[in-house]
Amino acid sequence: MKKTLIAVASSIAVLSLPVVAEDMPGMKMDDMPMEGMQMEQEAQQTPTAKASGTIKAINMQKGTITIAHGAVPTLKWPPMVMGFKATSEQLGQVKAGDRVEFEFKAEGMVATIISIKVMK
Ligand SMILES: [Cu+2]
Repeated sequence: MKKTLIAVASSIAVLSLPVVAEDMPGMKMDDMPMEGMQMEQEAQQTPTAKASGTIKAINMQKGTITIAHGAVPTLKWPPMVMGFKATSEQLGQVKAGDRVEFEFKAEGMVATIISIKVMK
């Protein structure tokens, strides 16, 4: 009985640790859970779109990715180079120079990656 409780408690601790914590020891993590909740709510209200492009730069510290993307007819966007917000998990899947397909949501000037994958 005691062993089970310890096992459950330790797996909860592991799950609730933000993925970025190990990469950025100095970073403040207090607002991370809130941010995650907000993003889920906004995802239902803000327009999402799909695009493809080439990774220009990745900034793990800021949680951003710079992509030279093609036209996005859904949002009437021309081709351009711009930054997107992304999770450390998403950033870990790509590298500069990769051709990618991605889905994102746009809130004013801020675009956030929903999903991203490298094109073969
Ligand atoms: Cu753009």
